[in-house]
Amino acid sequence: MTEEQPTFRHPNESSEASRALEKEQHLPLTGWQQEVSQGLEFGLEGAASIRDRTIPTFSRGELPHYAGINTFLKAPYLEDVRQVGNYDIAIVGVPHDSGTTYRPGTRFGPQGIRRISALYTPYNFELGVDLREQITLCDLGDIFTIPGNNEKSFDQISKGIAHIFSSGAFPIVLGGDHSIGYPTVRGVCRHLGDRKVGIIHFDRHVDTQETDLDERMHTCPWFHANNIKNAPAKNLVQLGIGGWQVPRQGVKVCRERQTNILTVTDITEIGLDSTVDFALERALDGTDCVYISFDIDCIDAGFVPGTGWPEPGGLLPREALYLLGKIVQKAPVCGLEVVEVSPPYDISDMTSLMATRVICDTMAHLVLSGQLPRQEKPAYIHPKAQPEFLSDWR
Ligand SMILES: [Mn+2]
Repeated sequence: MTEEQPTFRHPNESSEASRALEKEQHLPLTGWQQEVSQGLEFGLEGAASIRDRTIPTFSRGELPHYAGINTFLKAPYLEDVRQVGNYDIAIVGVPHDSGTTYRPGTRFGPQGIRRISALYTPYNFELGVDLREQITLCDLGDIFTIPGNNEKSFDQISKGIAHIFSSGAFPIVLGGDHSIGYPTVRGVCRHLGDRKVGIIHFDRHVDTQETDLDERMHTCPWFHANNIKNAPAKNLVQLGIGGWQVPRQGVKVCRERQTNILTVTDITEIGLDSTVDFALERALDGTDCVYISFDIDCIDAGFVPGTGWPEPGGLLPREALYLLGKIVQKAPVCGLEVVEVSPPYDISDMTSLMATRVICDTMAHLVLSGQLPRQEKPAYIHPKAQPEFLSDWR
């Protein structure tokens, strides 16, 4: 009697893993092939002893991951920002930490995030997305912020974000401390006309007080953003708030303005899907789009040591990523910022890596939901919106 050979069977034929294996074969390889042929042209064919003839002499493109010039995901560096409208997504750094009230260092956030982003491929297994094949991405470098002067920096940031937003490219901002949330939203609002934006804010902290230490610091962005008529406080959704670092001045403002707060316990009790429903219902009540402000410290301090005000008891990374993914899938998202990454306090780049993950997941869900690539500018961008070099900003 011969024993039957065991054959591999997936435990569940309809599992995410088996769907992921299926999806991969339908993704094109065109972008990768173009990258290889350009690499061979610009970087010269590899030495004769190299058997893999896709390898150039000078590293060009994705490989090896530790080599090359660090833009975000090795996207092309767009030196001429007037061309930003030619891309689906524009990455921009805001290396500003003059708004911090405890540990600084987020001025190094954009470079920290870019450096570890080189670890990532443009492909995600379970989502079945290959960013290189499906969208165009550029890295604009950084906005010129003025150290020691929040207000001048805010003007620079608003002008830069307004420029990107008006072009139709989707803005992704690498912070920077959270004080930049006010000027980024102000930049978006400049081109909304009479349309409105809801803010979905992931954080342990409310960030709603008028001033802190006598200035508009990183504890203050939403007080000022919500004073803009396009960004009402009733559409501010605050997920993950809690702990021993929430200032009472800010809580008073949340109560008076009736912002929409869920604590980590609330989220655990109602569940992630109900949290998504809550966030969308409140952020989209009477608005036309959603801006996502992701403070990395919304995640438990154990996972993100490299931040200004670490607070234990936050969201688990997979909870935060689940919420973010579902929100991006279901809402018209007009921009994303990831703030409070402070590489000098980081360990093994893990906080920067979390930020990279937030950004890459957002890009993937924008693709999966059909929001990117755009066929035309979304209706919430005012039809007369002009890039900044064609208009005068004050
Ligand atoms: Mn925070």
